[in-house]
Order: sequence, then C-alpha cells, then structure tokens
Amino acid sequence: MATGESPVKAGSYQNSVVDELLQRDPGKDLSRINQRLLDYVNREPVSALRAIDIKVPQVTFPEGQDVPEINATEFEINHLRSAMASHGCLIIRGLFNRRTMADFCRVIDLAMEATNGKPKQDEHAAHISEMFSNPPSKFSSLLPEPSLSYARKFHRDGGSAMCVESASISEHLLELYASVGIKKIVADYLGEAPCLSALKWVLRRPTLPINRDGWHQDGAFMGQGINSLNMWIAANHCGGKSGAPGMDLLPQRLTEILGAGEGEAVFDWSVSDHAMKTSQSKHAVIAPVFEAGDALFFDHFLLHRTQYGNDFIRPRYAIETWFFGEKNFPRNQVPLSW
Ligand SMILES: O=C(O)CCC(=O)C(=O)O
Repeated sequence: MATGESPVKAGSYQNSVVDELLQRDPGKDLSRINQRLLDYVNREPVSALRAIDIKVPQVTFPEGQDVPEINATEFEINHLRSAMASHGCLIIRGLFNRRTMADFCRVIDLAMEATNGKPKQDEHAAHISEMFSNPPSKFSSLLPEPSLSYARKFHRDGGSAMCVESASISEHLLELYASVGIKKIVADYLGEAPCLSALKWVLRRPTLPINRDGWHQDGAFMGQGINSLNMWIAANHCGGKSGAPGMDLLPQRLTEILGAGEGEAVFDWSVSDHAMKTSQSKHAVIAPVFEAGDALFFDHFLLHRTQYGNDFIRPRYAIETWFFGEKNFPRNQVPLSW
C-alpha cells in the first residue's frame, strides 16, 4: 500500500486488546490520568545525577552485533547499562508478547481513524473514536492553545497519536508495562523512580513517503541535562528490507546535541541527511529488523530517524514511551506520574 495507510475495515474480528479496552471504565481511567498530570503541576525539575553520568560494568555481547541485543529471557539490568554506555541503545528481543502487539496494530489503526475526523465505519471504530475524543481535561490546560492544536496536527500529519488522548489506552499500557517489569527496569536504569511524558508517549503508523531529512536527537527539544530513557516497541515486522519502515540509527554513545547542518533539515531540532553523511562518526548507520514485541531502548542523545527508503510496501506500527527521572525531567514534555 503506497501511502502506508491501513484503512480500518468494518466487520467482526477477534482482538483481545480491543475487547479489553472496551471493557474498561473510561471515567476511572480519565480521573487516574488527570491525577497523574496533576501530580507534576507544581513540581520543579532538579538536576540530579543522570544514568549516563555513572560508570558502569561492561557486559560482553555476542560478536557481530551492530546494535547490542539480548533476548528478554536472558535480560539483566547491566545489559541495558552497558549497551547505553557503549552504543547509546539496546534491543531487547521478545520483551512483549507478539500476539498482544499484533492486536495493538488494530488499536493504532483505530486511533488514527479516530483522529482523522471522518465518520466511523463500525461500532468498534466509533467506540475507540470516543476514547480518543475524551482526553484528560488537565491536558488541555497544561498545553494551552495553540500548542495543543499544533501538537495534534503534527501527529495527524505524520501518522501518529498521543496516548494520553485516550485515558483508557494509557492506563491499559501502564498495566501492560508493569506486568512485564518495565517500571523496575526503568527505575533501576535511571537510578530514580520514573515519570512519563504526555507529549512523547505516542502510537505510531508513519505516513509514507518517509522524510529523508528527519534525523534527530530528542534532546534537541527536551534539553540536554535530563535523565531519560525511551522504550520504542515494534508492533509489527519492520526494519531492514522487510518492506515496512523501522528505524535508522547511529549506534554511538553521544553526550551532546549536534547542529542541524546546512540546508535541508526539516525542523530546527532535526539534522539533515547531508550533515549525517559528512559527519566523522566511526559507526555506520543501521536499520535493524524488528519483530512484533521487540523493544529498542535509547535516550535523548541517540541520532535516529524513521527508516528512510522509497520502496516500503507495508505500514509500520510502534509505541514510543519516553521515561524521565521523577526529579530530573523536562517540564516542556508535560510529565505525568507513574
Ligand atoms: O517511530 C518512528 O519512526 C520515530 C520514533 C522517534 O523518532 C522517537 O521515538 O523518538
């Protein structure tokens, strides 16, 4: 499908995640998410020690890996510490159940459908649409207009949606994360309890064609001094030559933000393809292959972009969740408690 769109089809289907979402209590979820946002309203960031400032023991990963990777069944926290220190990223294979993530592709389709403003085709689409038209009231006061409309348009145009637009999807994801031990992994890595970001907790199905000049480091707009960890979960088979865009990465431990480079960068926080090609990096750019349920971890210094190419034939689905230290967080990313 040349546009990367996956139109939601009417009709019956089996999808346990959609079913579970439909059984949730939206009122309860909404008040929980509002409270999470409220918890940070009067909290000021403190520049505490960051995970990347701490010297860590080096773990040996198998030979021949461009990006360090480990199976979820063998994972220990030092894999994450060590890989972040040497390459700025780690892939944990099979961290989430493949079937659950495949179900999430449907949820992401419905979320995209919900935000496009067109009439909904079936009962499930209408219901999920309702979930996405019911954001926490605190969110709009924390992101006053025109910022909220700008953020929504930015996501709609690029093929993404903010999780907090649906309190039930957000709460469901937090329960899923807790069930596989993500809260403990993130706290152990950051060295402090984590919070999340309302702006950078995103369901993704990137619109094709992909922008060539989308290289960026999230620290360019989050700030450099923060304590961060992003968990990017692939919800379908993507990357490499799979036919669906994964992620292009420069697997290198960077500790500063690079300039935009001359000319073509798309935003004042992005880096042009030309600047990347002429950089002095000793590491090659790579585009790993992901299966549904694999997770890529990285922080606000990693240079990455949605995998660039013009021969993609399938949409790609992913869930991006940025975590920050409960003390050392970027206020501009609208933090919420966990
Ligand atoms: O999913 C993508 O293609 C882009 C994700 C991204 O840029 C990020 O997680 O910071």
